[in-house]
Amino acid sequence: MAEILTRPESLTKIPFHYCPGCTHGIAHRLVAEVIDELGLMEKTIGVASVGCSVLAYDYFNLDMQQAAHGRAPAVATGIKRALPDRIVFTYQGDGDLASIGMGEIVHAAGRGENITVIFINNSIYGMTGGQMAPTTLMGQKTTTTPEGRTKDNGFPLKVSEMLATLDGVAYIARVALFDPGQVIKAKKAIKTAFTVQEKGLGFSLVEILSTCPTNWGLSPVKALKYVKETMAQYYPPGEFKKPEGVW
Ligand SMILES: Cc1ncc(C[n+]2csc(CCOP(=O)(O)OP(=O)(O)O)c2C)c(N)n1
Ligand code: SF4
Repeated sequence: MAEILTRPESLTKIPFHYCPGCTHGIAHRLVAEVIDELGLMEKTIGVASVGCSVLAYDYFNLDMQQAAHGRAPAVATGIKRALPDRIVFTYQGDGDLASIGMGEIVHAAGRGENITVIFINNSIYGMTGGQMAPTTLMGQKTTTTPEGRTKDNGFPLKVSEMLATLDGVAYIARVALFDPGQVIKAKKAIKTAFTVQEKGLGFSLVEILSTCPTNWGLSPVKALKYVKETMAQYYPPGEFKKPEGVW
């Protein structure tokens, strides 16, 4: 019988530990498919961060490094500068990237480091039980904002829009994974980001609107609906910066 779906070579055979309905798994698969399709498996180095995806080093069949909370862009910078012929990416949650690692991401982008960042925005701290993240939406209930986020907690940060203002940035896109059409668009953006790095054009980042059914207290189906109807309204998908004349 003809095989219609195979596991990307850039993924190991280890089953993901992610909760049912969590889109971290889809994001992993898309990154691996892109690396396979671009023929980059032998030269790619991934940097795992702190959060639910801390075990990404077990799942990607690539050279992987683990970084302390928020430090993945700094670690990736070191790897890329030492080994400029490699393709280097980080895989970071919103707590990791937009809270403790805000300095690292801004300065890596500002320096125009030729690395790719996969930024998973699920609007919450997943691994540690659902505390408010910088990306938590106004009114969203979390364990630290049980009545819903108010302006006393500050406003949600639009990381992609902010970073797109920096001259060092070559490519920034926001995508979502709430239906198959969006998944296809997400893969295209991830492929563009890795291609930008391959061409040596500078810093690239893809923000992926992702689910956390466990800490949102929603079923997997309702969590996808929440991304589409609530998250994607505040965080509109799209390309915010793209190298001119290349695509
Ligand atoms: C320096 C430091 N501060 C805090 C923590 C605790 N911590 C571990 S994971 C995490 C939240 C990660 O959330 P996010 O980056 O959004 O990823 P997710 O789990 O949602 O995928 C926190 C606060 C830590 N490990 N190290
Ligand atoms: S806690 Fe949330 S982000 Fe973490 S694996 Fe479960 S659903 Fe995914």
